Amino acid sequence: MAKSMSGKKKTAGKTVQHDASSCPLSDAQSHNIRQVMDVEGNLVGDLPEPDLSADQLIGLYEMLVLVRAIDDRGWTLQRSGRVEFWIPHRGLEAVHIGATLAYDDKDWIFLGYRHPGTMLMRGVPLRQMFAQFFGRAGEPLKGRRLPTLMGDRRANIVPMTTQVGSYIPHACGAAWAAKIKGHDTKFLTFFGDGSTSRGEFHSALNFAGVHKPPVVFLCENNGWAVTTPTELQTASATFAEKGDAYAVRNLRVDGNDPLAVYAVTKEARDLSADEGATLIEAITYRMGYHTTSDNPDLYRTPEEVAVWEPWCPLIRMRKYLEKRDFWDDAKEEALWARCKSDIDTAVKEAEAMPLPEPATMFDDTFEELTWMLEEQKRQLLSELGSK
Ligand SMILES: Cc1ncc(C[n+]2csc(CCOP(=O)(O)OP(=O)(O)O)c2C)c(N)n1
Repeated sequence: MAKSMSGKKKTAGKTVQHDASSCPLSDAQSHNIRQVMDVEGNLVGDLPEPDLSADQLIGLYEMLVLVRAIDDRGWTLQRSGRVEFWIPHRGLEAVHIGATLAYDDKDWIFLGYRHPGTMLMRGVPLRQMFAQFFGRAGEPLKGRRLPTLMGDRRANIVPMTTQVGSYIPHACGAAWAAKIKGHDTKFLTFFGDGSTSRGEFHSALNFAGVHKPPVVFLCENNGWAVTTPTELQTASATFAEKGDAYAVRNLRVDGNDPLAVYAVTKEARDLSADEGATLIEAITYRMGYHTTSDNPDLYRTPEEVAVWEPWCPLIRMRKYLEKRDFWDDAKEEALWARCKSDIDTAVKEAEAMPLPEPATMFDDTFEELTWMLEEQKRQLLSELGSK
């Protein structure tokens, strides 16, 4: 771990993202960051206001709040020993919720680990999500994966492989296959700034530049990859411009502006059928810990985090709705109460579900177990039986 807390670095005339003294979103235009609204929820006139109904706008805000409430609960459940691990998504809600809204349910999404809203927006019940957090047998991944590493093929959502970035070529390849088969299906994949240092990111972008599969690569630049700040992740001025090397359309968007994320992702999705891939760099900030195994006090200051507080996507979206007379304090209070109560019910039901039988860990990889695995399974069963 190495980093300068205060160092301001200029590359090609632009301030590099990680800058403890100011939020790049406050100077979005000079950083080529696309926005619909400013910090106060006023239209800035860069991107047009998306054509969403009042119900859709309110639904989008309700999802932001529900996902924040899930993060609050997940954290508490882990700290009280009921969930084994938690990967927070506080402050990052607008990226995946705005982008998911831009895609049709028939499209495929290759998920990262900070994106619960995508599951909910595809109709996955809260109870099923909490069953995944609790590692219960009845959820689609059979309780085998770390909490928040979710997926559900019935909802066209592919769970991530735990090796960051390794699934970017999978999304690219699936999109290419759909194109070859003449399917009208589009693809989206989320990954972080740290994942762009993996070879898979570059292989996928190179392939996409040549073959033009209908895929959007959404890089969530949240300022950090565990302890590595963006200025140690890349010497490029932006992550988006890496697309230029591969002739992949690319742009930067305010990742804390859900309407802007929706607008640029929708355009990229619609263009992808004829023009192929887009690399979107969504500028945001990880407000929480990397995971519950992390301690960010060791590598970043509270002042750095505080700079981002007013840019919270929930605060901005609420201000925007209030300006349009779609929202007020009473609705806000009722929404939080509803979210907490729905989560209470989901937690209660999911926690009561059975855990997987230990021997099921041997299922689903090999049609016939190798002799070594057979031996391990026998040993496990005999040790369990002898207790
Ligand atoms: C190939 C690989 N190397 C290292 C790790 C350990 N690791 C887990 S998350 C993470 C940081 C990833 O950063 P980024 O892609 O920016 O996503 P973020 O966690 O910030 O959302 C690392 C290094 C891993 N899971 N996979």
